Amino acid sequence: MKIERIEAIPYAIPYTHPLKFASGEVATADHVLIRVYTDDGVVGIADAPPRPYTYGETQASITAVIDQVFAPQLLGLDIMDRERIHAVLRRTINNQVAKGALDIAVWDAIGQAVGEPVHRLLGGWTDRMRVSHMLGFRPAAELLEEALRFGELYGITTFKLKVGRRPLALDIEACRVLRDGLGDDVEIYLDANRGWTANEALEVLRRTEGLGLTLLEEPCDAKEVLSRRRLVEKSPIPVVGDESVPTAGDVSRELLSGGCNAICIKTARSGFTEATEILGLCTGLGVDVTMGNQIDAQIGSLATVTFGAAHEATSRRAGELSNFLDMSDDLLADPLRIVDGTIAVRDVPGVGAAVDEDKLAAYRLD
Ligand code: MUC
Ligand code: MG
Repeated sequence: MKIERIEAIPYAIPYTHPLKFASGEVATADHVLIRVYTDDGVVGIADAPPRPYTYGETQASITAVIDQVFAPQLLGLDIMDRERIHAVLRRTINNQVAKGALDIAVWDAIGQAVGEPVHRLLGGWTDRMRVSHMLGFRPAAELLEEALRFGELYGITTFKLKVGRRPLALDIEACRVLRDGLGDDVEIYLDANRGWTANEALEVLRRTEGLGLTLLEEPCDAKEVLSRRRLVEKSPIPVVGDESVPTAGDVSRELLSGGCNAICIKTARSGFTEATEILGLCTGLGVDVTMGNQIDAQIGSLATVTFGAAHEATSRRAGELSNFLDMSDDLLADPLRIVDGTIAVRDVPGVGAAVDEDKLAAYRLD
């Protein structure tokens, strides 16, 4: 089962409702579809969503690093030799999204080759994940309307509110309006994408006391080491590391230095293999995890469900799985469905991300 060919196909699908947050705005899913072909006809699939304003990877850089750096070294390796595949990927630092997609595509190929669903190969804990929906920058009344609508339509009862890099009063008002309108049974947590200073984050925590917020994600730049440590010590709710912890090494550093006390795992930037290492670190140290979303399309969201449902610790909280609802279309042949606030894994060999070839032909850019 040798790797015979690797394809990196850039494509673009517009959003119907762009998502705006402290680091940028996503109006088009300008992603890269990755396909790993083996010499016995298996094709592993994954999606790479570049987030240039966060990690510096772009659609062009992901395509280039796969075509020019990784593929030439991976061709001829057996898909079962994951440690050798990872030795190749590890030699080049950064480029986490390109590496994550290659890793997921290899796992997908392995699952198909051995005839097992990947969620079972990874751990097989459960068959679905609860969905958390991300609310971007919009007037508070519109956010409430969106949350109520998503609750009604999909049964979603967990919402992550994007905050930061705008007047604090706007963020605080949005928290209040959501809590008043959604009632006490709905979970609300915040993600500032480094949009505050640590002291501003403390002020927001003070002014939202009593609103029952559950998590505070990436409030400020992790490089504000001392202030952030102080924030983590004083915060009544877990401070979640997200873009500060794309690798297992980053997770170790941030947890050990007190920069956060919970970790957001994103399969888009860690693949399944490094996500497994990260999860092991977190469970070993007794630290909560969340399954995050890199503004994924459906193929990426299915990968997140596959990993998240496979493990007990990642299934405890709702995973961020619903951004694809704001896209005008998608490549996944059999669309994801959110039923009773959950998305199910696929009980087919591999991850189960078959691509609609007509749609790929329509949206591909190369
Ligand atoms: C998040 O949790 O920060 C925004 C950019 C990105 O890479 O992920 C999203 C959501
Ligand atoms: Mg985040």
